[in-house]
Amino acid sequence: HFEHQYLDLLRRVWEQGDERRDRTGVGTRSLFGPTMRFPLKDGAVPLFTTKRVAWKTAAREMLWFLTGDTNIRALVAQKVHIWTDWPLDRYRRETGEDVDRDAFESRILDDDDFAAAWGDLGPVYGKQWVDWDTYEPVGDGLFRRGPGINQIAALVDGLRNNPTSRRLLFTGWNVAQLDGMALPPCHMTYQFHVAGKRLSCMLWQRSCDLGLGFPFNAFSAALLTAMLAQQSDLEPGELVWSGGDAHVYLNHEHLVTELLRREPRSVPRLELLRRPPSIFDYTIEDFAVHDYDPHPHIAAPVAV
Ligand code: UFP
Repeated sequence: HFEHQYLDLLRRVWEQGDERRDRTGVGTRSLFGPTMRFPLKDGAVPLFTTKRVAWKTAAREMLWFLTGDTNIRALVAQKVHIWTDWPLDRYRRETGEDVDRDAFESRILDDDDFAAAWGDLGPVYGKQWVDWDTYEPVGDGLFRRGPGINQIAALVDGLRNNPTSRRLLFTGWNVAQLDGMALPPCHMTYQFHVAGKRLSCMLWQRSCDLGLGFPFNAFSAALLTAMLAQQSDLEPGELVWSGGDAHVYLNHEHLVTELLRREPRSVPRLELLRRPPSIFDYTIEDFAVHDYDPHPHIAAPVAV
Protein backbone atom coordinates (compact mmCIF):
# COMPACT_ATOMS: atom_id res chain seq x y z
CA HIS A 1 0.00 0.00 0.00
CA PHE A 2 1.61 3.26 -1.13
CA GLU A 3 0.45 5.19 1.93
CA HIS A 4 3.04 3.29 3.98
CA GLN A 5 5.72 5.42 2.32
CA TYR A 6 4.17 8.43 4.01
CA LEU A 7 3.73 6.73 7.36
CA ASP A 8 7.28 5.35 7.26
CA LEU A 9 8.68 8.79 6.50
CA LEU A 10 6.65 10.34 9.33
CA ARG A 11 8.08 7.76 11.71
CA ARG A 12 11.62 8.21 10.44
CA VAL A 13 11.49 11.99 10.74
CA TRP A 14 9.95 11.81 14.20
CA GLU A 15 12.46 9.25 15.46
CA GLN A 16 15.62 10.34 13.67
CA GLY A 17 15.06 13.90 12.50
CA ASP A 18 17.35 16.69 13.61
CA GLU A 19 15.51 18.70 16.24
CA ARG A 20 15.86 22.42 15.68
CA ARG A 21 14.27 25.79 16.06
CA ASP A 22 12.62 26.86 12.81
CA ARG A 23 11.42 30.17 11.35
CA THR A 24 8.01 29.87 13.02
CA GLY A 25 9.45 29.37 16.50
CA VAL A 26 7.45 26.15 16.97
CA GLY A 27 10.40 23.81 16.40
CA THR A 28 10.64 20.78 14.12
CA ARG A 29 12.41 17.51 13.57
CA SER A 30 13.80 17.46 10.07
CA LEU A 31 15.35 15.11 7.51
CA PHE A 32 16.73 16.12 4.14
CA GLY A 33 15.97 14.72 0.71
CA PRO A 34 13.39 11.92 0.96
CA THR A 35 11.61 10.58 -2.13
CA MET A 36 8.25 8.85 -2.47
CA ARG A 37 6.62 7.34 -5.56
CA PHE A 38 2.90 7.04 -6.08
CA PRO A 39 1.49 5.14 -9.07
CA LEU A 40 -1.47 6.99 -10.54
CA LYS A 41 -2.76 4.25 -12.83
CA ASP A 42 -6.49 3.59 -13.11
CA GLY A 43 -7.35 6.69 -11.11
CA ALA A 44 -5.26 5.74 -8.06
CA VAL A 45 -4.55 8.90 -6.12
CA PRO A 46 -2.40 9.67 -3.05
CA LEU A 47 -5.38 10.82 -1.03
CA PHE A 48 -4.44 9.39 2.32
CA THR A 49 -6.82 7.33 4.37
CA THR A 50 -5.20 7.36 7.82
CA LYS A 51 -6.91 10.71 8.41
CA ARG A 52 -9.58 12.45 6.38
CA VAL A 53 -8.02 14.95 3.98
CA ALA A 54 -10.20 17.80 2.73
CA TRP A 55 -9.47 17.04 -0.92
CA LYS A 56 -12.02 19.53 -2.23
CA THR A 57 -10.18 22.28 -0.40
CA ALA A 58 -6.95 21.21 -2.09
CA ALA A 59 -8.75 21.06 -5.45
CA ARG A 60 -10.22 24.54 -4.96
CA GLU A 61 -6.78 25.86 -4.12
CA MET A 62 -5.35 24.24 -7.27
CA LEU A 63 -8.08 25.84 -9.41
CA TRP A 64 -7.34 29.16 -7.73
CA PHE A 65 -3.63 28.83 -8.58
CA LEU A 66 -4.56 28.24 -12.20
CA THR A 67 -6.53 31.48 -12.36
CA GLY A 68 -3.39 33.41 -11.39
CA ASP A 69 -5.19 35.00 -8.46
CA THR A 70 -3.11 35.77 -5.37
CA ASN A 71 -5.80 37.31 -3.17
CA ILE A 72 -7.41 35.10 -0.53
CA ARG A 73 -10.82 36.60 -1.25
CA ALA A 74 -11.84 34.05 -3.88
CA LEU A 75 -10.80 31.25 -1.52
CA VAL A 76 -12.61 32.68 1.48
CA ALA A 77 -15.73 33.06 -0.68
CA GLN A 78 -15.58 29.27 -1.14
CA LYS A 79 -14.99 28.71 2.59
CA VAL A 80 -11.36 27.80 2.01
CA HIS A 81 -9.42 29.12 4.98
CA ILE A 82 -5.97 27.61 4.41
CA TRP A 83 -4.31 30.87 3.36
CA THR A 84 -6.04 33.22 5.80
CA ASP A 85 -3.52 32.94 8.62
CA TRP A 86 -0.77 34.76 6.72
CA PRO A 87 -2.71 37.95 5.83
CA LEU A 88 -4.36 37.84 9.25
CA ASP A 89 -0.97 37.68 10.93
CA ARG A 90 0.24 40.65 8.87
CA TYR A 91 -2.90 42.62 9.69
CA ARG A 92 -2.49 42.03 13.41
CA ARG A 93 1.19 42.93 13.32
CA GLU A 94 0.77 46.09 11.27
CA THR A 95 -2.37 47.49 12.88
CA GLY A 96 -2.02 46.13 16.40
CA GLU A 97 -5.72 45.21 16.19
CA ASP A 98 -6.50 41.77 17.61
CA VAL A 99 -9.26 40.92 15.14
CA ASP A 100 -10.43 37.30 15.11
CA ARG A 101 -10.29 35.17 12.02
CA ASP A 102 -14.01 35.14 11.23
CA ALA A 103 -14.27 38.92 11.50
CA PHE A 104 -11.18 39.34 9.31
CA GLU A 105 -12.58 37.01 6.66
CA SER A 106 -15.94 38.79 6.73
CA ARG A 107 -14.24 42.10 6.04
CA ILE A 108 -12.25 40.52 3.20
CA LEU A 109 -15.53 39.40 1.64
CA ASP A 110 -17.58 42.52 2.29
CA ASP A 111 -15.12 45.34 1.66
CA ASP A 112 -13.33 45.65 -1.70
CA ASP A 113 -10.75 48.13 -0.46
CA PHE A 114 -10.01 46.05 2.61
CA ALA A 115 -9.60 42.92 0.48
CA ALA A 116 -7.23 44.76 -1.86
CA ALA A 117 -5.19 46.17 1.01
CA TRP A 118 -5.03 43.11 3.26
CA GLY A 119 -6.08 40.01 1.30
CA ASP A 120 -3.26 39.81 -1.19
CA LEU A 121 -0.46 37.33 -0.62
CA GLY A 122 1.99 38.95 -3.02
CA PRO A 123 3.23 37.20 -6.17
CA VAL A 124 2.72 33.63 -4.89
CA TYR A 125 2.10 30.47 -6.90
CA GLY A 126 -0.69 31.58 -9.26
CA LYS A 127 1.11 34.74 -10.36
CA GLN A 128 4.29 32.83 -11.17
CA TRP A 129 2.54 29.90 -12.82
CA VAL A 130 0.44 31.83 -15.32
CA ASP A 131 1.78 35.40 -15.41
CA TRP A 132 5.52 35.43 -14.71
CA ASP A 133 6.65 39.04 -15.14
CA THR A 134 8.95 39.98 -17.99
CA TYR A 135 10.75 43.22 -18.79
CA GLU A 136 11.90 44.62 -22.12
CA PRO A 137 14.75 47.10 -22.56
CA VAL A 138 13.71 50.47 -23.97
CA GLY A 139 17.23 51.97 -24.07
CA ASP A 140 19.22 54.08 -21.63
CA GLY A 141 19.20 51.16 -19.22
CA LEU A 142 15.43 51.46 -18.80
CA PHE A 143 12.89 48.67 -19.05
CA ARG A 144 9.14 48.41 -19.53
CA ARG A 145 6.78 45.60 -18.63
CA GLY A 146 6.63 42.87 -21.24
CA PRO A 147 3.86 40.31 -21.60
CA GLY A 148 3.56 37.85 -18.72
CA ILE A 149 4.64 34.27 -19.32
CA ASN A 150 2.03 31.57 -18.83
CA GLN A 151 4.12 28.58 -17.80
CA ILE A 152 1.10 26.27 -17.59
CA ALA A 153 -0.12 27.04 -21.11
CA ALA A 154 3.43 26.53 -22.38
CA LEU A 155 3.61 23.22 -20.53
CA VAL A 156 0.38 21.92 -22.09
CA ASP A 157 1.67 22.96 -25.48
CA GLY A 158 4.90 21.08 -24.80
CA LEU A 159 3.09 17.95 -23.61
CA ARG A 160 1.02 17.91 -26.78
CA ASN A 161 3.66 18.86 -29.32
CA ASN A 162 7.01 17.90 -27.85
CA PRO A 163 6.37 15.13 -25.32
CA THR A 164 9.97 13.86 -25.25
CA SER A 165 11.25 17.26 -24.23
CA ARG A 166 13.37 17.39 -21.09
CA ARG A 167 12.14 20.91 -20.42
CA LEU A 168 8.56 20.09 -19.48
CA LEU A 169 8.49 21.94 -16.20
CA PHE A 170 7.25 24.99 -14.40
CA THR A 171 8.37 26.68 -11.23
CA GLY A 172 7.07 29.15 -8.70
CA TRP A 173 10.56 30.05 -7.51
CA ASN A 174 10.91 33.52 -8.98
CA VAL A 175 14.05 34.61 -7.19
CA ALA A 176 13.52 38.30 -7.84
CA GLN A 177 10.07 38.30 -6.25
CA LEU A 178 10.54 36.08 -3.21
CA ASP A 179 10.63 39.05 -0.85
CA GLY A 180 7.13 40.13 -1.84
CA MET A 181 5.51 36.74 -1.18
CA ALA A 182 3.60 35.90 1.99
CA LEU A 183 5.30 32.50 1.75
CA PRO A 184 7.91 31.53 -0.83
CA PRO A 185 6.69 28.48 -2.76
CA CYS A 186 7.03 25.19 -0.91
CA HIS A 187 5.90 22.94 -3.77
CA MET A 188 8.18 24.88 -6.00
CA THR A 189 9.01 22.96 -9.17
CA TYR A 190 7.03 20.43 -11.19
CA GLN A 191 8.66 18.45 -14.00
CA PHE A 192 6.82 16.12 -16.36
CA HIS A 193 7.78 13.07 -18.39
CA VAL A 194 5.81 11.27 -21.07
CA ALA A 195 6.43 7.60 -21.81
CA GLY A 196 4.07 5.35 -23.74
CA LYS A 197 1.06 7.66 -23.36
CA ARG A 198 1.69 7.92 -19.61
CA LEU A 199 2.32 11.28 -18.00
CA SER A 200 4.44 11.29 -14.86
CA CYS A 201 5.12 14.21 -12.58
CA MET A 202 8.04 14.93 -10.32
CA LEU A 203 7.42 17.50 -7.65
CA TRP A 204 10.29 19.12 -5.86
CA GLN A 205 9.05 20.47 -2.55
CA ARG A 206 11.79 22.47 -0.84
CA SER A 207 10.03 22.51 2.53
CA CYS A 208 7.40 20.07 3.72
CA ASP A 209 5.26 20.06 6.82
CA LEU A 210 4.63 16.31 6.80
CA GLY A 211 1.72 16.41 9.24
CA LEU A 212 -0.43 19.09 7.61
CA GLY A 213 1.06 20.14 4.29
CA PHE A 214 2.10 16.91 2.65
CA PRO A 215 -1.26 15.13 2.40
CA PHE A 216 -2.57 18.24 0.62
CA ASN A 217 0.46 18.66 -1.60
CA ALA A 218 0.44 15.01 -2.70
CA PHE A 219 -3.23 15.08 -3.63
CA SER A 220 -2.91 18.42 -5.43
CA ALA A 221 0.04 17.26 -7.50
CA ALA A 222 -1.80 14.09 -8.49
CA LEU A 223 -4.88 16.12 -9.42
CA LEU A 224 -2.85 18.50 -11.55
CA THR A 225 -1.18 15.56 -13.26
CA ALA A 226 -4.56 14.03 -14.05
CA MET A 227 -5.82 17.32 -15.49
CA LEU A 228 -2.68 17.82 -17.59
CA ALA A 229 -2.85 14.22 -18.81
CA GLN A 230 -6.46 14.66 -19.86
CA GLN A 231 -5.65 17.86 -21.71
CA SER A 232 -2.79 16.15 -23.55
CA ASP A 233 -4.57 12.88 -24.43
CA LEU A 234 -2.40 10.97 -21.98
CA GLU A 235 -3.04 8.83 -18.91
CA PRO A 236 -1.60 9.62 -15.48
CA GLY A 237 1.55 7.60 -14.84
CA GLU A 238 3.38 8.19 -11.58
CA LEU A 239 3.88 10.97 -9.08
CA VAL A 240 7.45 11.17 -7.85
CA TRP A 241 7.78 13.38 -4.82
CA SER A 242 11.11 14.76 -3.70
CA GLY A 243 11.33 16.72 -0.50
CA GLY A 244 14.09 19.08 0.53
CA ASP A 245 13.58 19.83 4.23
CA ALA A 246 10.94 17.30 5.30
CA HIS A 247 9.86 18.04 8.83
CA VAL A 248 7.37 17.37 11.57
CA TYR A 249 6.43 20.19 13.92
CA LEU A 250 7.04 19.44 17.58
CA ASN A 251 3.41 20.27 18.40
CA HIS A 252 2.22 17.53 16.03
CA GLU A 253 3.28 14.61 18.24
CA HIS A 254 -0.35 13.55 18.81
CA LEU A 255 -0.88 13.52 15.04
CA VAL A 256 2.14 11.32 14.39
CA THR A 257 1.28 8.92 17.20
CA GLU A 258 -2.30 8.52 16.09
CA LEU A 259 -1.50 8.19 12.37
CA LEU A 260 1.04 5.46 13.09
CA ARG A 261 -1.56 3.54 15.09
CA ARG A 262 -3.91 3.45 12.10
CA GLU A 263 -3.93 1.03 9.18
CA PRO A 264 -4.28 2.49 5.66
CA ARG A 265 -7.50 1.62 3.87
CA SER A 266 -7.99 0.92 0.17
CA VAL A 267 -6.67 3.52 -2.26
CA PRO A 268 -9.38 5.91 -3.49
CA ARG A 269 -9.84 6.71 -7.15
CA LEU A 270 -9.94 10.10 -8.81
CA GLU A 271 -12.21 10.66 -11.79
CA LEU A 272 -12.44 13.67 -14.07
CA LEU A 273 -16.11 13.89 -15.01
CA ARG A 274 -15.72 16.19 -17.99
CA ARG A 275 -13.05 17.25 -20.43
CA PRO A 276 -13.04 21.06 -20.36
CA PRO A 277 -11.75 22.98 -23.40
CA SER A 278 -8.48 23.91 -21.64
CA ILE A 279 -6.46 23.38 -18.48
CA PHE A 280 -7.91 26.70 -17.25
CA ASP A 281 -11.57 25.71 -17.53
CA TYR A 282 -11.96 23.06 -14.83
CA THR A 283 -14.43 23.60 -12.00
CA ILE A 284 -14.81 21.80 -8.71
CA GLU A 285 -17.78 19.87 -10.11
CA ASP A 286 -15.46 18.23 -12.62
CA PHE A 287 -13.74 16.17 -9.91
CA ALA A 288 -15.02 13.05 -8.23
CA VAL A 289 -13.28 10.82 -5.72
CA HIS A 290 -14.53 7.27 -5.37
CA ASP A 291 -14.10 4.75 -2.57
CA TYR A 292 -12.73 7.25 -0.08
CA ASP A 293 -13.34 5.79 3.35
CA PRO A 294 -10.73 7.42 5.60
CA HIS A 295 -10.13 7.31 9.32
CA PRO A 296 -11.42 10.46 11.06
CA HIS A 297 -9.74 13.83 10.66
CA ILE A 298 -7.13 14.79 13.26
CA ALA A 299 -6.85 18.49 14.06
CA ALA A 300 -3.39 20.01 14.47
CA PRO A 301 -2.16 23.62 14.65
CA VAL A 302 -0.60 25.22 11.57
CA ALA A 303 2.70 27.05 12.08
CA VAL A 304 2.56 30.50 10.48
N1 UFP B 1 4.10 24.11 3.78
C1 UFP B 1 3.92 22.87 3.21
N2 UFP B 1 3.23 22.79 2.05
C2 UFP B 1 2.69 23.87 1.44
C3 UFP B 1 2.87 25.14 2.03
C4 UFP B 1 3.56 25.21 3.19
O1 UFP B 1 4.36 21.85 3.73
O2 UFP B 1 2.08 23.74 0.39
F1 UFP B 1 2.39 26.22 1.43
C5 UFP B 1 4.85 24.26 5.04
C6 UFP B 1 6.29 23.87 5.00
C7 UFP B 1 6.85 24.71 6.15
C8 UFP B 1 6.09 26.00 6.05
O3 UFP B 1 6.53 24.08 7.39
O4 UFP B 1 4.84 25.63 5.44
C9 UFP B 1 6.80 27.03 5.21
O5 UFP B 1 7.82 27.60 5.94
P1 UFP B 1 9.23 27.98 5.28
O6 UFP B 1 8.96 28.96 4.19
O7 UFP B 1 10.04 28.56 6.40
O8 UFP B 1 9.83 26.70 4.73
